[in-house]
Amino acid sequence: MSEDLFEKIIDREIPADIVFENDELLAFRDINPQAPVHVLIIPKRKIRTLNDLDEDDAGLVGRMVLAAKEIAASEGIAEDGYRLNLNCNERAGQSVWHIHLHLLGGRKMDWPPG
Ligand code: DGP
Repeated sequence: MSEDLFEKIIDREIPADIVFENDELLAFRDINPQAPVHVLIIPKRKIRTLNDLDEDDAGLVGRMVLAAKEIAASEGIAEDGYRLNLNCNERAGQSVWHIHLHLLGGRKMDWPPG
């Protein structure tokens, strides 16, 4: 039995609208989109929070960003612009304990964020 919600998506125990997958990563549309394009890019290996990353994960995190770049292009938002967001722990809004990179685009983004 999968431990967290995103592991259940990786294991196909719950459905998701998957837009990208390889051996290391999975990307799927957020169930509660905050923009016309809102995709979550996750590692298949469980890492609870950004605080659990170490030097050996540098390549993984880089490939998450590169996957987001490719998805932004395929979603047609690369030229207009998009935002990548990583939330760490409750105060920053993290609610699922498996790191995930938010890709948001398709509308104007406010800065600074609320
Ligand atoms: P965060 O708040 O940064 O931990 O983001 C978690 C995101 O996960 C949030 O935007 C909503 C999304 N989410 C939660 N449950 C599900 C689900 O079952 N399916 C999908 N596709 N997204 C989910």
